[in-house]
Amino acid sequence: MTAVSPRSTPATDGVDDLFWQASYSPISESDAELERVARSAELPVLLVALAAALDDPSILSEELRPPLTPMDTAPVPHGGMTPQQQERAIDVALAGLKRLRDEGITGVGVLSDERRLELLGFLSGGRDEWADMLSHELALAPAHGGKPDWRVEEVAPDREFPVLVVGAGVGGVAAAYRIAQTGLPYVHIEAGEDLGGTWAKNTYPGVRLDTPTFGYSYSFAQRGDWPHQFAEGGEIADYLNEVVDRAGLRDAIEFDTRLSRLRWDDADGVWEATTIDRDGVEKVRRFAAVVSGLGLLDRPHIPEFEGASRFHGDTMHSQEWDHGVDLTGKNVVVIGTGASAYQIVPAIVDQVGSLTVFQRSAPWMLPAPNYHDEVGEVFTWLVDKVPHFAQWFRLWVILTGIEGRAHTVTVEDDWDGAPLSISRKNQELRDYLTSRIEEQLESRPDLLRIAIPGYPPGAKRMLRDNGVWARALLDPKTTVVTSGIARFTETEIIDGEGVGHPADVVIYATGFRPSEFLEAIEVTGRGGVSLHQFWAGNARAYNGITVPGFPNLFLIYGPNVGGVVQGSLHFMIERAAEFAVKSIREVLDRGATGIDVRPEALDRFVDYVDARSRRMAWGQPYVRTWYQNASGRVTAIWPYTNIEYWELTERVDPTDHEFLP
Ligand code: N01
Repeated sequence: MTAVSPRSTPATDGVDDLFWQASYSPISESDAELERVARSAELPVLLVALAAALDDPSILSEELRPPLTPMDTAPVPHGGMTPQQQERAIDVALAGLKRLRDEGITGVGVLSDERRLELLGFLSGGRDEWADMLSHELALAPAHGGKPDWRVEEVAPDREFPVLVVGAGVGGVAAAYRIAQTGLPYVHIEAGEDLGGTWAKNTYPGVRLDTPTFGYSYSFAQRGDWPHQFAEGGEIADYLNEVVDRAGLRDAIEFDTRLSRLRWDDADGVWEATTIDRDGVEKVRRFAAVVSGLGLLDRPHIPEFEGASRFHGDTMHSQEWDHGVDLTGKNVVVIGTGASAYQIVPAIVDQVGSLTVFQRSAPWMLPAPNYHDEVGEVFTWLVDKVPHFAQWFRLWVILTGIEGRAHTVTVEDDWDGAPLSISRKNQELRDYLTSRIEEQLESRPDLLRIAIPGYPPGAKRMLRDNGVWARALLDPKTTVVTSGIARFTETEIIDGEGVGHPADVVIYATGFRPSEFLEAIEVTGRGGVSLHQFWAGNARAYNGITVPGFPNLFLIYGPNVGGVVQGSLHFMIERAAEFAVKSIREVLDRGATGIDVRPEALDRFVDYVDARSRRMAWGQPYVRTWYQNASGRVTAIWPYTNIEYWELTERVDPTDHEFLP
């Protein structure tokens, strides 16, 4: 191997990525070691990373394009490349790795527009209509992401336009980041004492992501060295803290400050916001705009059970875990079998004396043998040595998630398998997942009888299965009860058949109240109209962001933006923040006080999302899920792909809005 001098530093002007890495470790491995790397890597990602680093698109020949085989349960390796394609791709990747080593390339710059399109065209199997949305996520794209192309001192130097950002979770941090980039003055409040939202609050044993880590980060903060394939809760909280520190956003956050009231002042065209600090002191401040980063899943739902107040033991909701309660040897009752219980139960089963799980409906589980795994040794090597490999991998996760698993949960007309399935594909999935449950629980017919859900896969959130749930249920200490809860006594939970279950600790893993958006806040808009009266229990917002009659109020994680079988939530959240910033720009450009969406535009949006949800498993009339509000309308879910949301939020359509003088 000949020593060579590194190339000159690549151009990185305009990069908007807090985790941008200019230089990577040089490669010194032998050809044989590099071949081992090429044989273990996700090939489309490696090929495209090499093409970018070597500035050589000839690597990406037409014959190697991944077909993007749809995923039924988990991503199809190499995007479904045939074995022949894979062998050829390994040869090409190996040659590329050797060149990277031999030419001493340790960095990569922003791509030209032409190169961007070539590379994205390869990864997306020629779906050129995805290119703009994907460029938003590609740190190497010129003008990637949603960085505003304006600063307030340029567009409205004489205008006072203070903004309130509410909440410092995933949504609020995204909003603060974008607002800060405009130079607009803003106040950022957070009700808790820590930032991180859900990831600060949920500290229960076993808490971690149940979606792949690499799809769960901001386009403007593309961390590469994630330790786990499905990050632990604390790792995400640390990431959010690091984002805030790297972006210099921390000093602007007022912790322990809760928003209680918002009132639009028609005369002055401003929001009057009442906040309460940790000492209960109220403060009233006026803002030109308010951006809410309040979460969907942060208002605990604790059902009322007869006798619960008489119970002598400890109780806690999954989100309000009391780490002072020692579960060792205790009789522990877990109510619920949703995503939270699913992580808690396996994490505590070894510690407790007995475990009683109250199950109302069984969960569907997707196979994920790597659910608790660290990222592999080859992956770590690639992240360390191939410039921007991690960022290309992140893009790949988002790209393959665009269509995701939607085809497995979409209704087929005239299908007669309801209420157990909604299409042939859905029935196939049901059969497959059922056979896995049967394998895991075959030794316990009593458990098997209650473990197969009576609703179609996808109607509720599907969980990740690496066997630990079944093992916990099979543990001799565990009893699963399906007859419901009749009442609590001082020391027991009496089930629906009158059987008492000893309880020292009761854990409510009973979920949240996700359809009660902005619940604890009194909001009055134009003409004194109450937001909660306007919604009347049926939260609706245009693009999930704005509500007619409530000018300059932007919801970052509003109704109908959550994804479950497809898409990146961070993408949705960032786009909402960007839409807020674009709307503010329109207001400033027009010298207006406010932007107010027209009611007919909201109605059109609601019809659009409702029509699609009716075609999905979760929208069926016989299904009950937290995706729906009390009347059964789906308010939590975005039922289309990220591409449609990209298009809807690309510009602020003046015909959909009224501008207030
Ligand atoms: O809440 P849930 P969760 N009597 O509403 C049961 C996210 N999350 O906290 O299914 C008896 O899903 C209820 O029964 P049923 C994720 O988006 C993410 O578990 O309605 N049982 C259900 O079993 C997730 O979807 C991660 O029949 C009652 C359970 O309680 C969302 O948060 C981890 C009952 C509630 O399940 C919510 O998950 C955890 C009653 N009266 C959570 N009321 C990640 O890994 C309710 N139940 C990212």
